[in-house]
Amino acid sequence: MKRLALVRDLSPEIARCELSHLARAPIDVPRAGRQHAAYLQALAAAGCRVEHLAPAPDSPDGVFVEDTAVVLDELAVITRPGALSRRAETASVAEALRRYRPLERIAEPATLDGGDVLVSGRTLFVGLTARTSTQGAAELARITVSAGYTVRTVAVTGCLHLKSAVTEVADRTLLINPDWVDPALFEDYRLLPIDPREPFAANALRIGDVVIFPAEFLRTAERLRAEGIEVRAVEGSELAKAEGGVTCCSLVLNEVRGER
Ligand code: CIR
Repeated sequence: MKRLALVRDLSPEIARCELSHLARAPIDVPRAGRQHAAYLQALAAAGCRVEHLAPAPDSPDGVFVEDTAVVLDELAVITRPGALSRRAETASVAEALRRYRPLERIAEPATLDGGDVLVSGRTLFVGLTARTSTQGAAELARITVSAGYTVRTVAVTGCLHLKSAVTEVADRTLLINPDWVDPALFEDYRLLPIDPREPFAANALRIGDVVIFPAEFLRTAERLRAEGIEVRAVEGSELAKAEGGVTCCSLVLNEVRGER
């Protein structure tokens, strides 16, 4: 299947990023840029056509494009990010996505970050967090119900987004940190717990049969490989200081409709 990955280059202002659960640590911006470039190569190697969004140098967190939209095969939902500093990021994403999908929008006053939405078939798990409100989940349900989707809200504690705590790594298989989200909510799935010494390891980016995964989490990577999952390691230490992981830096969509 052909896939498109929308990405955005790093802002030189990344040091002013939003932080919720980590203390501010100096980010080596050139190194972050090299790691980001290697991530883009991993996306291409996994079969994605990589398209760059308009640069947003004044948006410190603009590289984390995942939060600005939820892209389904039938439509794309432009979010209303929970952090005020991030709201300006959505305009350029909408501009790019309108060529590929009909657009809908999360309406004020609801908030929703794409990092809180785990798409699994026709189920949209939505994390309720400081960024995503119950109204945001209700908005997403309203917008997607006619396309056949069901929203299930999930309580999240101790981390930024739902997908910091749980991501899909194979069909009906979730990588999960059970300290941050209740495994009982995913009773229909095969659950692979992260290694408890690697709490940030639940954020993995599945592209078809390949999982792009942070190089530092060796133990959890071993667990994935033991399950027969193909892991492609990428260095993400610098953007991790900005609370960004591998899902955050792209919006991956199936090329189902062609150019509009
Ligand atoms: C933020 O706090 O919004 C950024 N510093 C990190 C966003 C990471 N995005 C994601 O997990 N989807």
